[in-house]
Amino acid sequence: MSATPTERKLWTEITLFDGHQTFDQLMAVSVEGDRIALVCPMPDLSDETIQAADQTFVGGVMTPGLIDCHTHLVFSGSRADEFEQRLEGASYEEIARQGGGILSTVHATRASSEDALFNDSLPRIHALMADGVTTVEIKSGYGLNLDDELKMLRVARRLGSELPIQVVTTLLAAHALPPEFKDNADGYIDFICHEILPKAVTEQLADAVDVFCEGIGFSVAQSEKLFRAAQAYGLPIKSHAEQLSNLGGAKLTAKYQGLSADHIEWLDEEAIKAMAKAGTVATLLPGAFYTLRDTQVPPIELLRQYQVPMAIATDGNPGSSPIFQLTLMLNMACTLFRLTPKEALQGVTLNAAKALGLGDQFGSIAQGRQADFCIWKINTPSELAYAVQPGRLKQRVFKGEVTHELG
Ligand code: DI6
Ligand code: FE
Repeated sequence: MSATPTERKLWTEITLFDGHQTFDQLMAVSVEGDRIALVCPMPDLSDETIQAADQTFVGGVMTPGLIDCHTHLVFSGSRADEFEQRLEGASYEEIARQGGGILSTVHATRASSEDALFNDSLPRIHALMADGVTTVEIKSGYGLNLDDELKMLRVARRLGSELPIQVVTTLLAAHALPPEFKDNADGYIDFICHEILPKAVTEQLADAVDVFCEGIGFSVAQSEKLFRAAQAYGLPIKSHAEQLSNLGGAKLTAKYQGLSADHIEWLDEEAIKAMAKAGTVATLLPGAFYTLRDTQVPPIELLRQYQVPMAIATDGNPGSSPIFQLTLMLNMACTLFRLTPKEALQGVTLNAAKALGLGDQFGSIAQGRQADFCIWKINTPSELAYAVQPGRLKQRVFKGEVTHELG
């Protein structure tokens, strides 16, 4: 059997944002198979490397493949009716308390077969891929019982195995209280800890565990119980925290060395200190802030001061952020939260990888890393955050393969 020789591809004269910074000179990046073999300034590029390349591409802005580190893209149904109710003045919380909101998506998702759920989710993950996303986190949380939570996670895994994208899964059974456990949140948390979580672990369906720690979600004590159970199984934890109120979910997340605390509009300084110490990433979700017409801006200046890494994600979901375009989040993070374009870009690359516990493997362009990156038809990386303009992705490269080519 003859082994196929490893394919060599070369990108030259590129403006490179490598996940940390933008280089001030034109760069070259070579790829062998699925790995980055070389990153160097153009003048250092050897004739040998040029001649060894099977394919050469010239010009453009290169960024790491984008990472959407917080999505709920596996679901069925639509919540366009609630959108209209909110336009007429109903609040997100009111709708949730009346049995709509998350629970309405739970009904639709439970009613879907695994194949139907997969097909319903395809256009959303395709939209993210066409926007340069090469790694996406997908949460469960619209099943809220054993079978349907596992069904959601299997669909997420299947998306990752059938499409050229890396999928990281998160068990979010603690998303809302299912009707079967009405007025019994403690009982439901026990059910998650003793039934859903162990099964998800056995079937290797969850890479992390998340909780909606909120007045309309679960308390700090309930979240803590879940975190302890997750850690007993060796799974990292994260949270939806401090979105609508300051319950203390982020501080708790830091106490358990959580990967990230997400939303965090109401985060306080004490929690920020705890996050800095624990290495917990602050994941900002400007799409939910925008959709819910929130006015409480996350404490960006304090996060900077304590050097808490900031990630940015779509939170793509049918209720509070029906948005499946990560580059739009770059613009919103700058416009709504006053991040710099560089911070925003770090937020969807290096810091998003950290929020998934993958900071040492993904989110940056360096020798030896998996060759996941994008070439954009723009002049400077900051233009990605500046203009809201689809159609600029010239190439999307996943594991060294060009999976998307403009024109
Ligand atoms: N993530 C969530 O889990 C809820 N808010 C958020 O930012 C929204 C989910 C939903 O309304 O379906
Ligand atoms: Fe969310």
